[in-house]
Amino acid sequence: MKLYRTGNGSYVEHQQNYYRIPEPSWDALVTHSNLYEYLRGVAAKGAQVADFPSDQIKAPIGNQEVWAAGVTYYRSRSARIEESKDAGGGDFYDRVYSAERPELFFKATASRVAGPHEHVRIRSDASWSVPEPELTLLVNPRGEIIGYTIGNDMSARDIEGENPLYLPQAKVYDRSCALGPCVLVSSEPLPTSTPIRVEIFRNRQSEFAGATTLAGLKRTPATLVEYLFRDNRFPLGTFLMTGTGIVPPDSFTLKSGDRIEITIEPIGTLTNEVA
Ligand code: DO4
Ligand code: MG
Repeated sequence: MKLYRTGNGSYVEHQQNYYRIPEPSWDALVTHSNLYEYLRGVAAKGAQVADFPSDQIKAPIGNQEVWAAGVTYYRSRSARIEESKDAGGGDFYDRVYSAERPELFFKATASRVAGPHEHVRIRSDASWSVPEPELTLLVNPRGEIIGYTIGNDMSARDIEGENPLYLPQAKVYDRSCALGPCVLVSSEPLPTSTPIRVEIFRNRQSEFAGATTLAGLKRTPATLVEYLFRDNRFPLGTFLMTGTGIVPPDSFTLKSGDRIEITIEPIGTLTNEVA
């Protein structure tokens, strides 16, 4: 089942039919004692709607925080070692890739998040910016993974590479994160064969395309959530981006006007243009 937040309330899509959800608050949905069963009930009892407002889809976030995991794919480890070698930071990335404790960092508040077809931003003081396409978990206050969405962890590689201590500046700024288009609410984990694809268009021409699968993820989503919830409470639930396995070549940097399309088939496609 797919859960959408729109300018006209929340909707669930079940077997290609759309149903309006009576619960008005997104935070109440995320904190529901059994969201999957609740949505099944809405679909079973509710009347399907013919006028799903597909042009008003918003980022599927209320007052949740967005956190992120890093260096969870070998490709990410190699790219960070390369970008930080002049600063002597390379060793850190190798060590965190192999360590038991994952890298977890704070990524965004809801006000910094772009929804589908909204602009994401590159920093004005960065010269090397990339999107990071990431499977993103929606986790309820009890630490249960209740759904999956698509995330873009926009990153300034030159700032991150200059000094690992600049990570918060490379990662957290206005519209540095995109989420959407919906939350796939599922009681089952996604298969490891699930592909993640990205394509970046410049002047309508494909500038970069890449793909990976969840099989490359070094740590399980459950392990990442377990570490995030250690000595941390999330009364409204939280999003957790699981890290990128796709890094464009070092010669590539995003430019204003680029269109980024990230697809994870069972969820959909998240499209954003760079402001
Ligand atoms: O350590 C830097 C950030 C890593 C990251 O965002 C990723 O691997 O996706
Ligand atoms: Mg990332």
